[in-house]
Amino acid sequence: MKPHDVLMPSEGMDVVADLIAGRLPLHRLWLEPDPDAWLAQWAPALRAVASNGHQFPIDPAFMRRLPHLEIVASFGVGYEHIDAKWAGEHGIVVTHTPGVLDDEVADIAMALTLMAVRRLPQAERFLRAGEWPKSSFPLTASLGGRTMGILGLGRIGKAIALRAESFGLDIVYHGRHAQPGVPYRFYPSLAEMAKACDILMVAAPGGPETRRLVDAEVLRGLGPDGVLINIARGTLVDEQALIEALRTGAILAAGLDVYENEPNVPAELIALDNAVLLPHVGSASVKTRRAMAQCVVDNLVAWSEGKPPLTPVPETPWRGSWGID
Ligand code: 8YV
Repeated sequence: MKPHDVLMPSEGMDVVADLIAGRLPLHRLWLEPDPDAWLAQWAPALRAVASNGHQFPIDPAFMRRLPHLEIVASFGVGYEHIDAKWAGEHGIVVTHTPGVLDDEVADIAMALTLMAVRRLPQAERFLRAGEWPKSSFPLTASLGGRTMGILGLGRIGKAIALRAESFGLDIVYHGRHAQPGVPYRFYPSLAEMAKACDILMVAAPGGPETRRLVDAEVLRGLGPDGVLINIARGTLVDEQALIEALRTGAILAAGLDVYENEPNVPAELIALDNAVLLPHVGSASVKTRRAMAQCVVDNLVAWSEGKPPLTPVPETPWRGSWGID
């Protein structure tokens, strides 16, 4: 084991492993015949981990097995599968891939909005089923002139707001605090914002702090003409409450790219005609996934050269030295 060897605990997109392996020695733990025995032997010598996806939790129990761990470079902007607070307290830097996926995800957010409001997947299914010669597709709700409430006005939320403005929507937002210089109305209460908007766009980070923020009360507030769009994390929405709201007409429709227990989507949701369901494809273009993978590599290469990480998460600010001899 050399000082700049990198451990990738779980399989994900090939491009991430391939790009890292082009620059640094990479160990793919899932390919080891006995991963646990491999870790027992090598973990004490390892200083870097590359997290390729959200399935493998990088929790204190795992990080404790690597006493010289210095960096966890994660693929993706969301990093709720990593205990970044614990990492920060133990001098470990966590990096993620912000910025490079904002436009791609915002495009999908608007696509889902149009699909859900104008019932485009249903209209396409209608044509393919040979229904058109028999009757016209039923008229739908409209998008223009409505209000979009954005839960989480971060980089992706702002990219969505820009697009939504050009579709003629009014924008309001809810988050932990009002942001200076932002031209949109801030709602300190999510439940109040839900009552005031027609389209509730979920764009906040996952993790325990935001778990099930969108509950039955918020959905009731959104009302029978309301539409829920989620491109963030399934954990932000009470999925059972959403299924119930869609089933009873408490809200009009939903457009989802993310689910509580991916890749498993509840059969009740799949059965609902007023739910538009995508398989977590927000950032899934060749160009954007490659840019995200490159960001992981750039952070690891900076680490290997003793330079500051490029995109550390706020919980693990750079402390000025890696301590590598
Ligand atoms: C990816 C994402 O699907 O960046 C994120 O947080 O959810 C997506 O862009 C994910 O990172 C792939 O594992």
